[in-house]
Amino acid sequence: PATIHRQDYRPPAYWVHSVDLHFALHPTETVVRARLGLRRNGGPAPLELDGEALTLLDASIDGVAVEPARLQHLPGGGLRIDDLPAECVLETRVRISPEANTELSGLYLSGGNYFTQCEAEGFRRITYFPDRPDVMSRYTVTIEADRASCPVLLSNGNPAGHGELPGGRHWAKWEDPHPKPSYLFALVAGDLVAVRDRFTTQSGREVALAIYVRDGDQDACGHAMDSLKASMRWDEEEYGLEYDLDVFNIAAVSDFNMGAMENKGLNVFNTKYILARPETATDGDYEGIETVVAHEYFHNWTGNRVTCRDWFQLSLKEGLTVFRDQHFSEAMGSAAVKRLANVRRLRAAQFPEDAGPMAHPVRPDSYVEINNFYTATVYQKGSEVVRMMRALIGPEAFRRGMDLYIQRHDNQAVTIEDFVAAMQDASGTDLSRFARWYAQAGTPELHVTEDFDAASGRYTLSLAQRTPPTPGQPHKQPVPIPVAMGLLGAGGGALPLRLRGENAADAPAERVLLLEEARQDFVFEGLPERPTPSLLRGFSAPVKLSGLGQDSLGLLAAHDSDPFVAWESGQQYATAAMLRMVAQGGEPVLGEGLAAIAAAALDRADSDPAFAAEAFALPSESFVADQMPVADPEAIHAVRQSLRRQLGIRFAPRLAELHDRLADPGPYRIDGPSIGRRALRNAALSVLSMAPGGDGLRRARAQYAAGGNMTDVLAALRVLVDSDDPARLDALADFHARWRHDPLVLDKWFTLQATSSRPDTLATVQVLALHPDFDIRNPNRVRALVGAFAAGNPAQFHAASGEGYRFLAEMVIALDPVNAQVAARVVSPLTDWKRQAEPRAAIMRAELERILARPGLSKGTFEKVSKGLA
Ligand code: BAL
Ligand code: ZN
Repeated sequence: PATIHRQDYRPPAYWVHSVDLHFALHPTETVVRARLGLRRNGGPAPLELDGEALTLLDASIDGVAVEPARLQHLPGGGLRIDDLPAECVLETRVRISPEANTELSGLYLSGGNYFTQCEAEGFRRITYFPDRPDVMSRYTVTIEADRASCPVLLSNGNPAGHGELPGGRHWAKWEDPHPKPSYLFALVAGDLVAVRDRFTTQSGREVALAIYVRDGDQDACGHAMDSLKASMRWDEEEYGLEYDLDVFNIAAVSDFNMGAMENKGLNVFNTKYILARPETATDGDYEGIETVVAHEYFHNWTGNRVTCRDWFQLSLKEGLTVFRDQHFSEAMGSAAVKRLANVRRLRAAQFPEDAGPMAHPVRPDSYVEINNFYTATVYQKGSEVVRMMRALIGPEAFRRGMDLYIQRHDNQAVTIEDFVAAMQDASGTDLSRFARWYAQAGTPELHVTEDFDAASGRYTLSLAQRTPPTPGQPHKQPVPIPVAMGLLGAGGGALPLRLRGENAADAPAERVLLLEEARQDFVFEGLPERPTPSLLRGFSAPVKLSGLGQDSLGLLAAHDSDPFVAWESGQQYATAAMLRMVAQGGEPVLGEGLAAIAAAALDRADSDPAFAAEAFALPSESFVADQMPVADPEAIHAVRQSLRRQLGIRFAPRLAELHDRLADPGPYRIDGPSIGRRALRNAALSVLSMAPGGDGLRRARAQYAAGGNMTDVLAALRVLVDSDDPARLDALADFHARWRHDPLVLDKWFTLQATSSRPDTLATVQVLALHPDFDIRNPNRVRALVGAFAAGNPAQFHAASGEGYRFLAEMVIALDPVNAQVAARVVSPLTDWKRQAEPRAAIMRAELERILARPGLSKGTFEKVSKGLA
């Protein structure tokens, strides 16, 4: 397959100023008529239209039928037409089969209802079109379908009429006044019911809101609707950005490749990010809904009104919109704890990606399959880059930059350079070096060394940066790294920060150092004692910090005023201790330092339970593995389990007391304090249950039996499923019987078993793949079993037998012809062989080779596997 390069961008030969679509819906024989208003962009050139899995019925130009010989069919399914006038209307009619579309890209059926997914390149599976984001058009859409099976007919924009047709059919028309790229087109049709609400914008526009779900799910939409209204208000207050149509529709679908999609005026959502009831959704699910609803809504301006010139610019909309949704979520709840969770996720997904075979810059230079670049790097690191930019120029200048960006580029398809230019012009800050963050792959490593001269009170903080080589980028330049910091005295109090040459009176307690060179010294004066540096407060830059000793980390964990540094220092302390135990072998010992960090975390149980839960948790097995040049998954697992057991023994009375005391006092609530309480209570239960002879398992059985909200039920079942307790099989059977009708809850049943720490998990997973409720065509189910096992259970996936690798390869081989996007996503853990010892690495390579040898492999899986083998 061909590699596409950013440098090869050329403007389109034709614009499509208007698109008039007519759909006659049918499960296997939908007919799509497209009338495209074409205008040549420059000199004479052939018109090239993308197309995939389309059957062309006929075509005309300005009403005159085109001879079939004039239509040149291109490899891959596109069409080429020569000698078109500078301006004309091209009409095509094609036939497509939604029922046969298991890729879930283009128009497909889910549960008998019609849905579309067009980003990135699904529109070409609906009609012939220049399917690229810089072609922006005004759309009119008419949908015609059987009234009984499809009472609801939706598309983008505002409703523009509906009526009856003979033979029990009916039609509806939609007009979208805003020009948009084809990837934002959407159609939803079927037997759905609406949950309705209203929103009045700051300038007085009345917007009708609706969430379309299957009958019976109406009671599960409240949190999504509340989140939508809160996001609409927040975008007005924070950015002055107002909604711009008369309706805002969301439709929820259970078969969906992504989390959700921001189609103009008609968002399509994975049900996972809409439906929530206390008895079916966890606190994490509720938080996910708030975030994703906000994210898609915020795209209305950052993505839809101002869109991407080409797919290399994906982070222009995704990094910026993730930044906006994170900022929103921080404002809605406990900012510090949200930040910790987001950093944890970034490090779990993006840092390994940046260190692996698929490492790419936030703005990639090339791709084979664009779907492979909807990555943690483009999204999460992209968001961190925007966050740093805001920190550098300040919030007021950032807001002016956003205003300028939108004023300059409304209704345009632009580049990351355009965004940076707006920020630079609005702030007067030179951001040319900063732009390296978009161009360079790899996670910068920040190393600190210190020197203190007690006689003069002078303290020199030396910061050095290095970004390791990544595929295609052997040499790296320094990037500007904002280091928010403070200095602590031995008692944990803040020391004054007076840089050499500054006035003593102005010394602040916190400041931001900017490291721009490979190495810089920052000299502080007037210090009464040797300080301990608190660095990267709030995770001010997405880098890896090293150089602080265990004593410093222990002090920071216990005393730093910045929650991120306090948490991070405890995690780093624990990571270093665990790495030492893995290297040494033998029985791991819970040292006093580690115990003190755990005790300090529990001391915050009352003041900030959510933070306490985060700080009490040991670093994940994957995080520890990521710090090793060659990982040892079994040893890491053994060390972590042993430490958890020892924590359970040592803190048993305290954990039991917390488990008793933090029970929900009344009905389920989803506010921050309640979520924090449940998180700590369930963390306590989990560790307590590790202690042999304790009553943790009894508590878990009781908590499961008590029922109530899904957060507590699932936490209890998690404990049982990890244990040898005979009750676990009954509990799993009970859970299945109770929830088999609810796909989202059943996903949890699969994931719990796939991520169990029990040694027989691989065998269980192999059996579950044959379970009647496992469906390879449903992406949520595949992610719940296969994805969760391969990415979320390192000790079992990397079983020495190689059976875990074989299982994943078999699943990828079966999945690729069904849904290539999902196949290319779940294959990733197999490409991590360079950090495994032999013979594991050899088995992983052999499995990758086996996948690569499959005839007809999709280009997405081909790209991941071939880059993974390189
Ligand atoms: N644009 C794809 C889904 C999302 O990032 O919102
Ligand atoms: Zn997005």
